[in-house]
Amino acid sequence: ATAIHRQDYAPPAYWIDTVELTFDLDPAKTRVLNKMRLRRNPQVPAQALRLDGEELNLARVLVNGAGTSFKMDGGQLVLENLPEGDEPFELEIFTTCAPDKNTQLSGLYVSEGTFFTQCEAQGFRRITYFLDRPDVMATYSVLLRADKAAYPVLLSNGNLVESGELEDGRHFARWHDPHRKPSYLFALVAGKLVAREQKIKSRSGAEHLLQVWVRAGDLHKTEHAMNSLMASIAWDEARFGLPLDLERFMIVATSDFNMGAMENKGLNIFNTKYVLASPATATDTDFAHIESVVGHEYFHNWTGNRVTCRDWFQLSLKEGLTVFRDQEFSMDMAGSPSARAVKRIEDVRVLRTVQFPEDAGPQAHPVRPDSYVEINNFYTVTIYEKGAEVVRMQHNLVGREGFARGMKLYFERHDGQAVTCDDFAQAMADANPDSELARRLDQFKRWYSQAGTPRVRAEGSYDAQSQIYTLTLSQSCAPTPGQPDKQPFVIPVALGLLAPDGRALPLQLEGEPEAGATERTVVLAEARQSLRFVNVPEPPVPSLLRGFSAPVLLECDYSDEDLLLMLAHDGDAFNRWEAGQRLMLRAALRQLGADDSKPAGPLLPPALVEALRAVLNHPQLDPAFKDLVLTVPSETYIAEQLDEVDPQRIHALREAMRLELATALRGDWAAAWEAHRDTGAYRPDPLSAGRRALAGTALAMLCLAACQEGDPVWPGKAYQRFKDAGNMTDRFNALSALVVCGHELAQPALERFHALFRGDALVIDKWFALQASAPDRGGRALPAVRQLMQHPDFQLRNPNRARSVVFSYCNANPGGFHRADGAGYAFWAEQVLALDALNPQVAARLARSLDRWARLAEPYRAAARAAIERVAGHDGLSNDVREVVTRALG
Ligand code: B3K
Ligand code: ZN
Repeated sequence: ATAIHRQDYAPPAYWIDTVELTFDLDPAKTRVLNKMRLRRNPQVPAQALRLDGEELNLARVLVNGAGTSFKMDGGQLVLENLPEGDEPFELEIFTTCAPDKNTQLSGLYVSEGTFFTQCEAQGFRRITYFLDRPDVMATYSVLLRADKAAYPVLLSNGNLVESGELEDGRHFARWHDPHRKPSYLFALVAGKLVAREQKIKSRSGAEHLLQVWVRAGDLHKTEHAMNSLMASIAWDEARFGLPLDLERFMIVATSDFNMGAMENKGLNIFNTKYVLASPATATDTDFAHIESVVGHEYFHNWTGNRVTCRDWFQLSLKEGLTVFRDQEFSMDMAGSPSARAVKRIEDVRVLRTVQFPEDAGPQAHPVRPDSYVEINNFYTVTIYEKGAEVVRMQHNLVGREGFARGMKLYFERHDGQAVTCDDFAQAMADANPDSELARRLDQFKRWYSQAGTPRVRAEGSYDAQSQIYTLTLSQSCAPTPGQPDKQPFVIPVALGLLAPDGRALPLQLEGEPEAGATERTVVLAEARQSLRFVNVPEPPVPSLLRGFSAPVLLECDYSDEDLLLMLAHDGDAFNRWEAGQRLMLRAALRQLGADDSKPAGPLLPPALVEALRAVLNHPQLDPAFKDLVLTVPSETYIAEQLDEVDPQRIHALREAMRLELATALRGDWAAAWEAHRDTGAYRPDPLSAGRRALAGTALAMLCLAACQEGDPVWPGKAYQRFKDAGNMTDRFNALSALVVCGHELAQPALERFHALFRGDALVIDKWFALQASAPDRGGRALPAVRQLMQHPDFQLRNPNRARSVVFSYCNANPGGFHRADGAGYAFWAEQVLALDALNPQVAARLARSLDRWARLAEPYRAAARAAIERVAGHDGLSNDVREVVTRALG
């Protein structure tokens, strides 16, 4: 396995114009005839044709209908004696493959008796020999043949051209996709499925057929996905003028899938988790995820499919942009400013708890990486979530209208092409020549090339005499693997100034004729810059990086009073939340810095508790927002602030803080529970979901306080709620309140839950996940996880199930996983190896659980290192896992 470098990009030596694929589908041996029209790329010196292939059995190769010589070279099929000249020629390749042996779930595989494909990034080469790279775009015709009784539904990309009967109980369907596409967007599905259908008319009057295909018993769970699809189509047309370009658009759900979903042209394939929902079986979070993933895959139809990536180093071109689009879609759907802020806070929380650690650890890489060994390892939070922030900063620098202009220009220039991240930023800048983005484009593009999270320091000083407030901003960025020195970034900082009474002050920079709005965005582009605000009547509190205007770590020496003021009054909801988080984090770090691990007094200062009480009881604030404010920063986020991490100490501390919040606000939690517990007939809208979330937290807090004191009342109420809840959100919140506080009613509730939902795989995943992430009591988490893996419903082969048990324990149960005896890490090593034998992509994800091992305190550090070395020393490791552990030890 050798590394591939971005700098080595060369255009393909051949183009493929058309592809005709014929499949004779059989689980044990599927026959594939691939008939292509190719021509030499005149821009490239004449050379052999090298086609990618993996785990294929080659039967025959014909050039222009005649047999030809060929050789094999490291999996590639090499053809040297091709017709001379620029004339197109025809190449026919017959291969077979074994879908039922395909446990990797890449290429063509079988899930519950149905055929599915997954081709991104390099699965197409597991179906046939091909130029399996995104810059080779062809027009596809696909003929599917299969037994009719076993596989009544035959689907592929584009439009159905004809279908009919064959001999021996077989039938066929012929599909044609009018749009040229790279091979990674190819898809087929064949099996027993049923569809929810919807006809829609677009603005231009064109008619489209929408279908959501699922297994027969699941049809009643497809309404939300269909609604989400219709909303996505309307949104892309309204906000960006981008219409649906196909007569038919299909979504198909499978329960065996390596990730969330896949944007194959006209035939999206989804993990069932992001399609199926009913109020009885799915939580509010599930409903929200379905809306955003359906949106995400649909939006790829333009940002990804119509304009695709030149090479895989440009992955963020489509992923960062499409995440940005799905985030905006969810915000626009949420409606109210406060619901938008809640969504923003949730997105930033993911960025800071998952991407920031990635960017600070051994796997740090730029949004546009320079090299990789296994591309599937680069579907990361950096490519996706940080990539979305890089697009968001461009949006903020050119404004909403300017961004729409930039998108328009991008499609005018590049529709139908395979392009680069540079091409996108260039279109944005060219469409907005007077913007700060255009002025500083080259420097801005460092966001694509430099890894690491920049640190911004802010220092303010106020001069009462001259009424001038000087704000000095400076930036730096720590070295990352292969990048010891960083150049300054272009950092948009949205800011406001608060007067001591919380009022927003009008902003006037020195040299400006008059005071302007109370919020503005300044651009930090130097290593250090000062801003002088004039006519500032009193010493202000700076509210910086509003709405999290750039993906940076902001340091500012706020006093507790400053933060309390922001928590009570900041007009920016994000910073209001952030002030509360900073106060709680400060309390945590203060204790962690103390020598004594037993605190003398309370962990949370009384003023903070009172401020949180005020938020909880606030008559106007949105319940969802309250719930976020009252959530203690996660263990990972706390750990990220430290140079040496003792996970057990952080875990115990955070639990103690939660208990303090539970007891100190007991009466307020009870009132919040009463006020929010009933939300009427179930609707997954943000307002009622927020009410359920706050009620759920209140119940969990009340159970926590009660369990501590041996008071049976609240656990009894939780059990009652668990039994008669009208929807999954309320039911699951009640169940998890019991499990988390460790009450004896948890066991009968879990049993009852399993009995109620046996046979519903997605709900049983929740049941497993809740137990695998349950707080460790006396080292019992690991044996409990091993026990769960003995359960008849457990199987490692199904990615959702593996994630619900193994990943939940290794990634979402720090107190149970980081054991002083190292047994958690040994379990991890064992599972990485077991998974690697089945499914390298999923194994490589799990392999990332110990990324941050080097910062662990002893004895954890040595034990973690030993576990990683054990994996690294294993013979026959996949490229996927080898790359991850090699970097980790690097
Ligand atoms: N593009 C796919 C991800 C493919 C992952 C391949 N290992 C889903 C998405 O981002 O929409
Ligand atoms: Zn995507």
